[in-house]
Amino acid sequence: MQSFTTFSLSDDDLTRLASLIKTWGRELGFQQVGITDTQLAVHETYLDAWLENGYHGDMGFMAKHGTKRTRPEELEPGTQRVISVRMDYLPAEVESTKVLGQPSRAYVSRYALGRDYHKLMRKRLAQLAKNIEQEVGAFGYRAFVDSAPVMERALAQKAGLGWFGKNAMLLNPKAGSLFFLGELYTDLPLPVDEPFTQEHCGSCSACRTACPTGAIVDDKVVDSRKCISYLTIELHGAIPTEFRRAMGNRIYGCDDCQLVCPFTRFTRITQEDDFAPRHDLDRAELIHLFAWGEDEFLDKTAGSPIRRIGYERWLRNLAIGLGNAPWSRAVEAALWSRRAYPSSLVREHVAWALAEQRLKQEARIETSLISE
Ligand code: B12
Ligand code: SF4
Ligand code: SF4
Repeated sequence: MQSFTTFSLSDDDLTRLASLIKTWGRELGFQQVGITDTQLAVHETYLDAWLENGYHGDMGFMAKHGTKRTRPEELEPGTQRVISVRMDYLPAEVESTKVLGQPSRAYVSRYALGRDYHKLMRKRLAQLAKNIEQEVGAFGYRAFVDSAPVMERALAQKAGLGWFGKNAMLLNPKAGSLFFLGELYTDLPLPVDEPFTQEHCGSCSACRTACPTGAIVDDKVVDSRKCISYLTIELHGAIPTEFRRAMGNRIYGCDDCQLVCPFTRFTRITQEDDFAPRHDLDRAELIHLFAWGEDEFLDKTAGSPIRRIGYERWLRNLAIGLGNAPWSRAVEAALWSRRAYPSSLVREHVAWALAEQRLKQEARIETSLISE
């Protein structure tokens, strides 16, 4: 961050500015805006322990930046405050639990049904910065959404946006957790908000019980190596066989630990048209998506977060979903059509899925023989 600010702002000016920032933030489509300082010492110890346990798996980027992630002023010299924002993403009329219960359909995490949120939120944060600039003149800032070494949830908790659930999500008592986070690092010495200190989980542990792969290894601690979100989005190689059945029809991300959360009933429908499902991704049949060619995949996922995983991993994930689907000739035929696919990663997952289908077919035949 290039520091420009030569402050002649009084405490009253800064208080007024903080209040304007919150108004502008809401006008720009953020549901909440809070301000905090850069002190993350306790979260540095949590992050270090998480990394030492290897819970980041192959996500080298989580370990790469040293203390820059937990010390905002090292990442962006001059940073004094962080403006933390959140944006709801659940589109209207999307059924989630029902689709999870229909094993011939694909379940795509509800945050990824429409256009990518990174660009949209960064643009809005840039506009927020422009508004501030018009008010106080040039100042130092940098906008982040998910992409940089930033402790987004910890900053949001400190800025008063919510608490860490046992599923490690940042939760708000009036809005659940189906929202994105973003930040503006700034050199403006704005007054800070009260952190969110109340924890509302109480004796509930529904998320831990519901996690299909046991990835929530302790309260507020997720072992990514077991998390379906990591396995389907971040992991480049083969998905360990021990998790494949548990993945069910989840082909991109996972929402289970949020869907079971009692606070999810307070979710507010997004105001952003960009997050509306495209190509029926909220309910598509696995077979239909598996039939997409590479060009079709690239075309249909343009501007979507799904594109990031590329076509090979898309087929890998879908193959697992098809392996977990009830036996049918159509599923077998779909898998069969990809059994000689050039990528060995895809071939291996297809072979696994065909073997799963065969087991189910045999079980079916046995049952029908017994009942005859
Ligand atoms: C790496 C990452 C992942 C990894 C690892 C997840 C994880 N829990 O860390 C994987 C790929 C698995 C993942 C999955 C998902 N992610 Co993600 N992810 C991130 C990323 C890039 C970094 C998170 C991080 O710092 N992890 C390190 C660990 C140590 O931090 P943590 O899990 O948040 O744990 C904190 C708590 O444990 C807390 N804590 C508080 N009190 C206490 C007390 C004790 C005793 C302990 C031990 C800890 C503790 O301290 C830790 C550090 O602050 C952030 C974006 C960002 N730059 O921050 C998005 C982010 C966290 N992800 C997000 C989302 C939406 C998801 C998914 C829901 C996507 C999906 N549907 O598939 C899942 C949810 C999985 C889950 N239950 O956490 C959102 C979360 C929004 C929210 N409301 O919380 C973020 C903020 C992105 C964004 N900009 O919106 N993600
Ligand atoms: S996202 Fe899914 S796999 Fe990951 S912790 Fe939550 S429920 Fe478990
Ligand atoms: S499911 Fe229960 S324990 Fe988990 S985050 Fe929600 S309230 Fe907390």
